[in-house]
Amino acid sequence: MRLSRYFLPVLKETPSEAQIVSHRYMLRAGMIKQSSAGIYSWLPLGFKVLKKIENIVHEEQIRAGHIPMLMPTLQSADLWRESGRYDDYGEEMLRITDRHGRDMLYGPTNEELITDIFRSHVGSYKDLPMTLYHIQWKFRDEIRPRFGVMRGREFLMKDGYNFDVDYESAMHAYNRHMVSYLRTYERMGLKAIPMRADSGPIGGDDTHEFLVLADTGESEVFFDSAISDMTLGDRAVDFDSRDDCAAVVNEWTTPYARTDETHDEALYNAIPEERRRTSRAIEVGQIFYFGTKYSDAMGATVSNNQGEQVPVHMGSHGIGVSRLLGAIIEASHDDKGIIWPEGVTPFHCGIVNLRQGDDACDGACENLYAALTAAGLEPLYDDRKERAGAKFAGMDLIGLPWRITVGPRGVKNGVVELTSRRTGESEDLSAEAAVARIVEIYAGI
Ligand code: 5CA
Repeated sequence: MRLSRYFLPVLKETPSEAQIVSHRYMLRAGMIKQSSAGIYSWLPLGFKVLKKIENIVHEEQIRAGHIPMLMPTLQSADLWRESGRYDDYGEEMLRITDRHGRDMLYGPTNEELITDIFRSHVGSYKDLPMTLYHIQWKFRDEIRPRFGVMRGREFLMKDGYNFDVDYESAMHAYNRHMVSYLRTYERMGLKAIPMRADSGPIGGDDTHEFLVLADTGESEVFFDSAISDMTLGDRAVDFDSRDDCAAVVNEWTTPYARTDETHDEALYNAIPEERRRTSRAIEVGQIFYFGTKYSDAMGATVSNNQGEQVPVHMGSHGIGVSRLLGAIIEASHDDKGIIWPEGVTPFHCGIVNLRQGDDACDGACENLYAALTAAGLEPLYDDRKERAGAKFAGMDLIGLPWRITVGPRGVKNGVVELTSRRTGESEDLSAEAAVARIVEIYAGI
């Protein structure tokens, strides 16, 4: 993409309404624009990152054997009356009446709708296990929407629902989700720690939240520092194997890690003192096992291998897709702007032309642009007639992890400058070597 032809409405001033760094940078970098409280338009740069995050979520869900689909945003109130949640959900639910006087709502979550789909089409244990998921906009009329996309009213969520014939199979689904989520967040360059939590209006006994440590987070957490050093990496996990998944879950749930809702002072004090940690944190996902809560209420049964009708065991599993942009920025920025992890960066690298209009510089930039594009990468070429300082500040703000700078002196010597946004380190090398380096960096991502 050439910056002269892109729509990147960067703000010079720091918007006064933004209280936390991710919100400030998302506004300043022209990623989002508030449309009304807690509701945002996703401008091209923000939309690009949102899609990258969505894509990682899809890939990891499919790797775990889960099936993508799409349910509507507007739902009939009747299903929610069946489960009993229409009255229970309270003021967070946006209720709408259509022209025929029918009660509708903008879905805050989808347990009822998916249970209805399931009971209409599935009747036998032979069709199980099954996990269906979608990535769809949700609406929760939060009393205090704040911090930009972090606590929105309209937000994008991945929500998945498992259907299993008994408790043991459902716990395998729970474990499979935990492993798959660990991998999902790691691919985004995030450390998200699973912590025992409270189930709130979704219900159920077993639930873990995934938390990214950040001073600006809304949750208070207590944990053993041993867990913050753990990584899943690229170890092979067989998602169909109960033992494989259970082993990973066991590893991650052994060190103490809880949110304030389930915090147990005695257990916490049993951790060696030097490993006790408390922090603020951002909740980027949550998994639930709630058994037959919805299947009992809505009559979702399957025949088991003895021919008896049994209510199906369920769980639901959510990832805050739009919130993740804020969480990633909170975890990865400096005083100049965002620092995108390679896995989610909107463009793979920036090209800065220090003397736009100079034939040699323009030619070198065009060649770089063509070579990177031919390698399947997306560069953002700042081809505007701007001062070098303004171009650098813009690139630093939008946070592309790599920048190639082309100037008249370098071109004369046959070199360009490759700079890492994270470390600030620069290196002079030939244009071919710079392209090869960028290609290599992204090869495994
Ligand atoms: N049905 C379950 C799982 S599918 C569910 O709704 N879970 S949830 O309430 O925990 O939401 C899932 C994730 O959505 C949360 O972990 C959080 O990351 C994100 N989320 C929840 N509320 C908001 C909000 N107001 N703004 C942005 N993200 C949100």
